[in-house]
Amino acid sequence: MSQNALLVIDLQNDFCPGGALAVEGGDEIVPVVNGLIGQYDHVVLTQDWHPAGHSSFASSHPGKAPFEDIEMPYGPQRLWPDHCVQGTVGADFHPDLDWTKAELVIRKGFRSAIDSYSAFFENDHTTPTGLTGYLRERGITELTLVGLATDFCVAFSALDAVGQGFKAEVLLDGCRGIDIEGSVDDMLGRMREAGVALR
Ligand code: VGL
Ligand code: ZN
Repeated sequence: MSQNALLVIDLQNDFCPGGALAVEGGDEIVPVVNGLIGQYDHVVLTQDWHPAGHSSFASSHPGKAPFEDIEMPYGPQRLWPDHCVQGTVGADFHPDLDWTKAELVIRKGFRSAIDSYSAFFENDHTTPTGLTGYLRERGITELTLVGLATDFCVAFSALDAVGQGFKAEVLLDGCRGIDIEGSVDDMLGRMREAGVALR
């Protein structure tokens, strides 16, 4: 029997208003996500989880500012303000997120030298997080994605989900984007093209 899972991406304080990398309206999705949690067989959360001094932080690159791009051994990397540092309040889930039903928390971005947007692979697109194996072993084939941010961690997770052979849909009511230079529209287009259902 096919099983479905709700995949809640990075619904953490630093991505909500007042946080270090706040996404406009990020907190507005909390009630939406809470309402969805009860409707799925399984719930999996991701948690952006960086060590201090992470290579995706502009502060780790003298002369660089947040939102600039640099070249990393694995390709281009956008630089961010320091965010979701392991063990800080900013890295905690939003306090109103009803996460008790979650069976798994996938932490990502914990290797200093590499960033990780996707719940499935780090930004080299080859280092796995283990999520594919977990879902396959559990017989989970259909994924619904919500969370932050639409144009980064949600989008790359959804693209990898279909790439890994899962059926994937993104519920846009349950997402908010960072939107740098049209990045939300770009990533919506890429997801649609890849076979992600956008609802
Ligand atoms: C994210 C930028 C940096 C995200 C995480 O959750 O979309 N974006 N780290
Ligand atoms: Zn991050």
